Amino acid sequence: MVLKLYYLEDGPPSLTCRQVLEALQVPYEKVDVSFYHGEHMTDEYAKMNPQKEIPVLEDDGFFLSESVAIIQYICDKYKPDSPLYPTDPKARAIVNHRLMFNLSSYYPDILTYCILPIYFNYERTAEGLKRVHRVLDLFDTYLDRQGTAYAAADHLTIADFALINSTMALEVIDFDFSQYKKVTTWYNNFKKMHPELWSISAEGIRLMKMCAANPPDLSHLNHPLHPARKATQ
Ligand SMILES: N[C@@H](CCC(=O)N[C@@H](CS)C(=O)NCC(=O)O)C(=O)O
Repeated sequence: MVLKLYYLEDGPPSLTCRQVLEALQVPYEKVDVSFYHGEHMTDEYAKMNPQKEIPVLEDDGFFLSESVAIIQYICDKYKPDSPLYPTDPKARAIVNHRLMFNLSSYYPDILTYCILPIYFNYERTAEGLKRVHRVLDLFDTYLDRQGTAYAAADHLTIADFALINSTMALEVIDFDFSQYKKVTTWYNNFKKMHPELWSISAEGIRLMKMCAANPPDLSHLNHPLHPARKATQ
């Protein structure tokens, strides 16, 4: 049975999973989950993922959520020798570190400042801005110390995808991060060197920019966590 990826068309964790599947040329079927229609909030969806989050991978009756677990599983099971997820313990540890850094700090701080206020009733605050600068500075430091063109090695790894799809959220709101020279060079290098893979993120940017220009009214979702903002038009 072919792998199935339940994905959100402009969700950074979903874009990361798609890029890994494409980069490894692992065949899969895409199942579009509509956030707008709350398709991920149903009891049926919760059977696949009790966290009610997108993405979810289905592999012949095995369901896995959390994008980091998904991309690690895809590499381990389908392309265990791929340099995208090195097997040497130190090389792998650096990839894992960057993935964890993204999951615990970089993505949440960028998400809170850039993306959530597009969809829900949140303000962009000075404290949120401080946090974004902090994680950008940290990522810049890691790139500087690593001294490589990619986030965790001198070649592409799965960590790049996760970090690219966080960084692209800055582009959605035209956030100028050019002062972070290493991050800027790394980001532009990814676009230049991997245009096919980048096009997956670029489509996510396009969709999010459309929402930013015309913020959606998601009050019908009665979201358990996020306060809804009524559309202004
Ligand atoms: N840590 C999870 C995060 C997944 C996540 O939060 N996805 C968002 C869409 S980008 C979602 O499904 N949110 C559900 C909601 O806010 O209702 C991962 O990396 O897969």
